[in-house]
Amino acid sequence: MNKRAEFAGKAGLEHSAFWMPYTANRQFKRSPRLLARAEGMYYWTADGRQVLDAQAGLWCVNAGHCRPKIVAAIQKQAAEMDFAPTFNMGHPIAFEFAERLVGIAPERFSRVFFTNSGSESADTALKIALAYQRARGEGQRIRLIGRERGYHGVNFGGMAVGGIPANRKAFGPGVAGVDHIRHTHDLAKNAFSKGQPQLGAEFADDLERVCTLHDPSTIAAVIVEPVAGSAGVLVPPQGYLQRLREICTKHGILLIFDEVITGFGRLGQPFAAQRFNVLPDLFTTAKGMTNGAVPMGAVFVKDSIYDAFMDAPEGIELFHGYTYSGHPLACAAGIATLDTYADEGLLTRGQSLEKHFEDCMHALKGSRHVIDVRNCGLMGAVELEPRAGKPGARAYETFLKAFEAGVLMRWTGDTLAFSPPLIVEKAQIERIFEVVRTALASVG
Ligand code: PXG
Repeated sequence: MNKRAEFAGKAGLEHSAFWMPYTANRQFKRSPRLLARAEGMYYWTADGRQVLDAQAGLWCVNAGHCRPKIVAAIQKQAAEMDFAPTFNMGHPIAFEFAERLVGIAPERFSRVFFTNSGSESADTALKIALAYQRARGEGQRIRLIGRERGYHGVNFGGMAVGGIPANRKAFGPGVAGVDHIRHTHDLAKNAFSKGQPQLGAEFADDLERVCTLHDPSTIAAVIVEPVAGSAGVLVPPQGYLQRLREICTKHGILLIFDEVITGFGRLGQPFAAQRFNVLPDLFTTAKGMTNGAVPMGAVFVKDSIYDAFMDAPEGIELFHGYTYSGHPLACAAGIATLDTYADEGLLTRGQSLEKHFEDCMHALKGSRHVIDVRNCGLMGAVELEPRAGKPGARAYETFLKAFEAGVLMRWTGDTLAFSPPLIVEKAQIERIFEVVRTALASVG
């Protein structure tokens, strides 16, 4: 065990200076779970236990941990040029990475704007949408529409269009001019659907309601996750995304897909837009873009949107950007990530595993507490009946039992979520759900 792991393992963390994100700090610090090392499909805890990673870090380590090409690229770049600005200056690696990215994007998505996270990608996409509408003479389009149960990160724009109540309630009124369409979750009709549920395309018509209420000429953009991740893997009903696209096109509203989770192979195609054969106007990414190794995100835009900005008189076309947009270290990690994805066919590998993943997950139907199983690509969720008066407790205890048995997964509310690295083997998929089955049997 290395020194740092030893320290962290021994020291009491109850008074630690680290204010942990999205964590019950007091509870965690009383009995911490510390990860110290990672390789491939596995983590090792600070006390040396091997843990199978069924959540790809946080939905980001799509090629598995500490892949040699990515490690080497980061080391080399750190020694060669640590940082260089991208405001009025450039460095070749950022241009190279942008080219590589558009090479795997759907046709006509020919430009990318670099950010450092999914949250920044969401806010960047919303700002581009507003500025684009203005640039084309539609400056009255100031409204942004999200969806209930949506998650677009934690910054003000993404929070405003997001639809998970706990993420919003403490933080004031947010951004003006935001509204939401209804979510697509319908347990009564669609529980235990395999892949896309059959019923519910008409949930998209809720956008017409919002258009009638505000008048469509005031709406700049609609943002949705093609498959909602954080809210517990909500797969779009068949025909839903197509209908959303049609309504947006009809009213001149931009459609933004938030592909922070669905991007980079999670659904068996590079992007969900390709999997579902529905093209948005912009889409946001992060996470798998650098395999989680260096923080980075990007907004992909259609050429017509970029072109609208370039039609303006010479000068800065978009007053937006981050110090670290196109950071050399992140670009190096990203290029090596795309190389690794290409070498091993990972962006489409999910296709060959999806059925097995689905079968193993759905075999949990009938297990204690299980009220729904949902899946799409290599992303899935198992929803549990909440314990009376204690929402979330059952999923949390299941998570703890599984972790003790050597499997790491996410839980949110009473839903368990799974998104293994795309290098996962069939036997590892079987192990994940066997551990879950055993854990469920022992949870009251
Ligand atoms: N959009 C989507 C769709 C996301 O899933 C973000 C934006 C924000 O990304 P950043 O990089 O700013 O965190 C996300 C992030 C979980 C979980 O298990 C999900 C996310 C992050 C952490 C945990 O539900 N998604």
